[in-house]
Amino acid sequence: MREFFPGIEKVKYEGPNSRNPLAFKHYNPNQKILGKTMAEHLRFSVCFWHTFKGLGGDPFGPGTMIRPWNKSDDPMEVAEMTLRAAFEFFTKLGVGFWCFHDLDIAPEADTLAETNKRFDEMVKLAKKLQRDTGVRLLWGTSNLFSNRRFMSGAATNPSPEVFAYAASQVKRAMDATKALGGAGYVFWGGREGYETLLNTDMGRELDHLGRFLNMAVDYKKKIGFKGQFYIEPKPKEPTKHQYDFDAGSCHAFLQKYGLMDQFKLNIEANHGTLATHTFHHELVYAAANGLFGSVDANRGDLLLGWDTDQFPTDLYDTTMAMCVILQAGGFKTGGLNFDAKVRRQSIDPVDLFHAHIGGMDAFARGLKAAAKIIQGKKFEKFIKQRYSGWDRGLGQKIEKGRVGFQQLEAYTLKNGEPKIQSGRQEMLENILNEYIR
Ligand code: XLS
Ligand code: CA
Ligand code: CA
Repeated sequence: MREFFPGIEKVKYEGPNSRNPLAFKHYNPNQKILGKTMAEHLRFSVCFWHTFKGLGGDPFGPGTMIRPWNKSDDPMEVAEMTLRAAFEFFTKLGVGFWCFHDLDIAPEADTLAETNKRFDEMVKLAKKLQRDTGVRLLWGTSNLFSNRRFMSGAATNPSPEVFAYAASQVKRAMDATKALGGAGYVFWGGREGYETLLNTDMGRELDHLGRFLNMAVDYKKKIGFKGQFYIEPKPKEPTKHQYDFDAGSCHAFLQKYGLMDQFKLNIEANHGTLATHTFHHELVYAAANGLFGSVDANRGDLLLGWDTDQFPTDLYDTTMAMCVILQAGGFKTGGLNFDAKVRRQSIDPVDLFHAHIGGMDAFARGLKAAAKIIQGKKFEKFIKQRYSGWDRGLGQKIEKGRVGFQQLEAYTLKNGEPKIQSGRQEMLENILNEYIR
């Protein structure tokens, strides 16, 4: 069998004192934390698109990376080599999951029928490679944004024919996800948004997106696909304004179109910051509203206003994320998918290993710190105390709906100026720093 990463052995855990750049210093898959192994908590996944199809192209120049799995003029041979290279990578890295778009694994042909034939062939190979390696599919999805037919959106396109094409593509991708035993299916609204309202009927487009997702739910039931559906919020890019702006707007959308019990959210760190939130904010919002599902683990750059999809290295981010994830009961169907790409100058295949090892170690450190934070209960106690007025007397009456404005006016006139307490932000930040080492 041809090797695509010769000279790279299976990545091992060597502990914090190791100086080997191709070893884990913190991610020890079998180490137990709060009753589960690190592998069970973190459910790492590698994304197919950036890691195997991305070549470092940007608007100023083409790709910089020359990959051995691209060396053929036959697109199906390239597809097969790429899939084999990917499974070699997953195995050497030691991740349990992968994610893909339909068109990542099989090149689009001139007709839908021919595209489907190519796709079925590659799904068959993926199934074999999954069986051989034990690597599982975290989620599947469909690319409804690259082809020119989708320039004005897929489900929100002004043309019903494009809507139909998108539906046909999603149907196939759902069939494939089911065949591969996928734990979930992601809807990211690639170009579901607008460039200008001068040519856009926003209300109608939103209704069409609601209809599209309801059709997907119907089809899911029809084929008996048991995986979890997710919406992945993103505020902008590629369109100026994307409808699935952030967790809050997805929440409102799901409620309006009767989809709350069918969907959870796939929260991506860099999309949170593009929406001028933090990754932490988006996770807390999702968890507070029963929508926490899965995570696209990456980071943006504070100095750049676009989706840089860098590998996560910030320990504050990973620690706060793991606190929310643990408090939400951990991943059920979801996991930490590295929707991240190496920088344009990181041209060697080994850079893919460095990038993922760094991201996995960053989340392992986040997990260890989060477990200590939760066990220490310092923040939990502080927050409980801060809101304790709601557990008795006046607060309890308000929460239970036993008083209205008139009673509250009478209470205030009688009791005068409320007592206020310090938020102790600096003290709490100092405590947090003690956990992040
Ligand atoms: C793009 C999105 C995309 C989705 C899957 O910004 O992150 O990669 O995760 O379609
Ligand atoms: Ca993503
Ligand atoms: Ca992104």
